[in-house]
Amino acid sequence: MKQALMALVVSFFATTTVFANEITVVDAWVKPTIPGTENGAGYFQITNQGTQPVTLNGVSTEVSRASEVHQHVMTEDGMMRMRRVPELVIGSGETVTFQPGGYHVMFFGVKNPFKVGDSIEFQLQFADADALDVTAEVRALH
Ligand SMILES: [Cu+2]
Repeated sequence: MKQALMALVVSFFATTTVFANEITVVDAWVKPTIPGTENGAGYFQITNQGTQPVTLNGVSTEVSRASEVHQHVMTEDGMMRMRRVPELVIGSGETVTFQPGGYHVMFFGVKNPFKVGDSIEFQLQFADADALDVTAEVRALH
């Protein structure tokens, strides 16, 4: 009996997919939008505490017309350019920091300007885990 129960427990864990609570986001913040522009950028630290890699493959939000994961890359002519990152794999135990000059969430067509102190909500989507709601605070640049 005890063995049957044990087998049940083992098979339960073996078939369980990654839970959203194994992915944590801390220190989420957004830059205030520059007057006259309609694009914004968001940053955070994301950690995968699960045992399997997860793939971040999208962002959705109500605060802008569109949103994407971006990365800054150095081009051959030495210019910093932004590039869309369709899939970002975060390994088991790995933390990825989204920060100015690196990975960021790009907001295109911000509906209402991001003002210091506002809360901006968006959702991170994964190929292999539940979506994760994030609330980011608009912070002044230092
Ligand atoms: Cu960008």
